[in-house]
Amino acid sequence: MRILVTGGAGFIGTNFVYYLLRRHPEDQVAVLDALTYAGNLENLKVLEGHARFKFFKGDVNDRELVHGLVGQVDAVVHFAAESHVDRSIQNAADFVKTNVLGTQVLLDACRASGNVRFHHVSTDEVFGSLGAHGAFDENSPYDPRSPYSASKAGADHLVRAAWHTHGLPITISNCSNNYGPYQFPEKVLPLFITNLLENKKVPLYGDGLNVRDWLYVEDHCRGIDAVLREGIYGETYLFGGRCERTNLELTEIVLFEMGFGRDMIQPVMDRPGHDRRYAIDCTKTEQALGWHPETPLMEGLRKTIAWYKTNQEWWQRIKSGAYRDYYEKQYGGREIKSQ
Ligand code: NAD
Ligand code: TDX
Repeated sequence: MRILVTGGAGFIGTNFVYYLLRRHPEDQVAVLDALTYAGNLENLKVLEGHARFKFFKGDVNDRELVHGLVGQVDAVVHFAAESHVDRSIQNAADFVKTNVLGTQVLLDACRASGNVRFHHVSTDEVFGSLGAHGAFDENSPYDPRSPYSASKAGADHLVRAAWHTHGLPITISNCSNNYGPYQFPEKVLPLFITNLLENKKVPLYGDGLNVRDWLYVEDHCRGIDAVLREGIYGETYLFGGRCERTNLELTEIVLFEMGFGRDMIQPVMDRPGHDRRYAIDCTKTEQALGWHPETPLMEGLRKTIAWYKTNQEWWQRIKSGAYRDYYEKQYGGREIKSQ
């Protein structure tokens, strides 16, 4: 298969490119990535000169470029997005531009090129926030509550509309929180791991009792690949780790694994509109595709911590560059609550 991976220089995209090339020796993979602050060509450096891999720097909103690339592939897997909730609270415009408008440019190109297969990578955050009980499934109503999740919900609707209106062969997957190698150190796990490697405290939002469901990134990549090859057009697939933890529990595990105590937790003011809990019932995906989350949390966390330990230059370059201003703005101004 010839596959165009948008956002392939970001966290999950990078892992997905490596997964495809390893798992499918016949596949040809092209990446389209704008290399925003979150995209990093260094991630794909070892693929330079690889016979089955090509990289194109560009924006998903660049119609001409997108139409040219889509015309040369059998399928598009769409990861490219502004992906960080806190940034969407500071400034939502880029989220609408890339996540909503950019997705429509890709859909238009898929139609114009004779109905190229399109897989849209989305998030469980489109379903909103859960109380103590229950879980999202494919039939959960949309209730996005942050500018990020609203923009992803908008994209999901456009993708589904392309199927219903034009018969474009699409699939959608909504996944819970991913973790693993190459994740940008603004997201909670890589931020906390790298802070501890720098002997810095970890900023825990609010009461620390918000719940997330954690999936090791390679399990997500395997799932997307299964949808790409076996998914039914027009269908939605949910991926989750069946691994709910409060942020405090997760933090305590990381502290313990890295040899630190609770004194390294720095409680900070909560995220505005902070979704309380996400959970996924992925029974349909498991039955339809035979997919299951395979990596136990402790195994995935240990691999992730080991990766950040052995790739210090990778994240130190990021943390000492433009990201520092964002970090200062994000945490420098936050009120620190008493312990
Ligand atoms: P990321 O921020 O690490 O990577 C995003 C990539 O998209 C970057 O390489 C960036 O340069 C690129 N990009 C951004 N705007 C672009 C544009 N206009 N044109 C071309 N490229 C552009 O994000 P991620 O965590 O890897 O997430 C990838 C996808 O998976 C996103 O769509 C996200 O919504 C979804 N998702 C992520 C998670 C998670 O836990 N990280 C969970 C569920 C779904
Ligand atoms: O410094 C922090 N302290 C903290 O307590 C950060 C960055 C986060 N948190 C909390 C907020 C969340 O409850 O940790 C939890 C996870 O936060 P993020 O890593 O920012 O992820 P989240 O907001 O849950 O969204 C992620 O999962 C779904 C991705 O960023 C999205 O792209 C994906 O769709």
